[in-house]
Amino acid sequence: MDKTQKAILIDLIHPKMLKRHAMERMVELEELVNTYGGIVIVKAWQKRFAPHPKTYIGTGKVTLVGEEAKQLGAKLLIVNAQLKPRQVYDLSERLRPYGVQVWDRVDLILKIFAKHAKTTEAKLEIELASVRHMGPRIFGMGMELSRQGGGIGTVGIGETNIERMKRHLREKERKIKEKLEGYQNGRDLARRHRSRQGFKTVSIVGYTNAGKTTLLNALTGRKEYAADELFATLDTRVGQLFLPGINFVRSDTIDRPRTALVSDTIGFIKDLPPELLNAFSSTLSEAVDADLLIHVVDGSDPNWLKQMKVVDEILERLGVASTPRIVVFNKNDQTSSEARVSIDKTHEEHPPLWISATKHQGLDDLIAQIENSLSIRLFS
Ligand SMILES: Nc1nc2c(ncn2[C@@H]2O[C@H](COP(=O)(O)OP(=O)(O)OP(=O)(O)O)[C@@H](O)[C@H]2O)c(=O)[nH]1
Ligand SMILES: [Mg+2]
Repeated sequence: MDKTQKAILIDLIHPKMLKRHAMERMVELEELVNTYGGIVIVKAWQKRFAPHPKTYIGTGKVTLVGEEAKQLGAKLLIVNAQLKPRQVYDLSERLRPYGVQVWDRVDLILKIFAKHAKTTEAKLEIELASVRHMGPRIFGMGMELSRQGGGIGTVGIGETNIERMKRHLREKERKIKEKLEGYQNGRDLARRHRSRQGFKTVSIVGYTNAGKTTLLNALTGRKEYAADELFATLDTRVGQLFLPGINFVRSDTIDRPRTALVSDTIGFIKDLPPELLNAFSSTLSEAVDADLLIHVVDGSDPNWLKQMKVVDEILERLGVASTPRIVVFNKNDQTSSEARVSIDKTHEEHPPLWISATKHQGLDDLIAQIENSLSIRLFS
């Protein structure tokens, strides 16, 4: 049986957006779709268009999409935006006659997460994000049902069902949160234990696919799964890094190895919806409580600056904007010298650190900077 599904992608872009940026948006959406797997893109549309309040892509366009989908045998429309619940409802209703389902960007990201999650904790976090994502949609649907039913006296029925669904979702959310709190408490305990032992913690953060897991593996000798796909990592992994040149352990723990604990976590991406970030708070707490952050940037990606800004923004949302941070440009080995020069130029005061996590280049300098940063913090 053919397990692939045919899909049409659609992306509305600002009329003034540069063509190059528009193309990059589409490439990223395609990467997300490919990461999910099992989907063949039969058409990728990009339109310079202001979003329609009701259907997002404009009512005329919906019919066009429906007919095109029928012709191409597509059963799925993926919209590159976070749609309002009302828009999802309207768009889905209008495309139903064509047998076409609608996913927005959050649906797609959640589905990738669900497919990649391995630990119970990550699975619970995704479930929580899904419940939070679905809630307003069901509520929007209820508004619609009660409005439709208004004239013929069925308001009560629609509302009762919606109320029941909302209660069910609230209850589900409460239960998931309760379970997650258990994990959170376990993490807090482990962290307090480590800090009593004098361990310092370093957390690797960065845009998805920047090379965070590869760097964790290179620094700590771990063998975590790293792959050329978005969101390969959804859990926090911790490894040990020996720091030969540092003496930050307290006097009563002087015989302990000079070791920092390095953790790697879920990658960031632009337009990451807040409910997703909140749901991942348990996993992200390692980063939140770290003594030092290593922000890994893919220097070979022409979008490095935008990706850096996204990461900075998310770190701010997590409340760790003031944690000491080392920025490293990774994938040195596949960055053109022109690109490197232009990145260096934007950092004239502090020339950036270049590494290759796969080829183990520049790691000694990085380790020296880590030592530096951790000892300065200790003795200042
Ligand atoms: N050429 C080159 N490729 C690299 C380097 N570091 C990582 N990669 C590749 O980049 C891809 C992504 O690496 P990961 O370590 O999985 O990236 P990540 O940041 O952990 O990604 P997610 O967990 O998916 O967010 C993999 O195919 C790696 O082999 C590097 O220094 N040079
Ligand atoms: Mg990873």
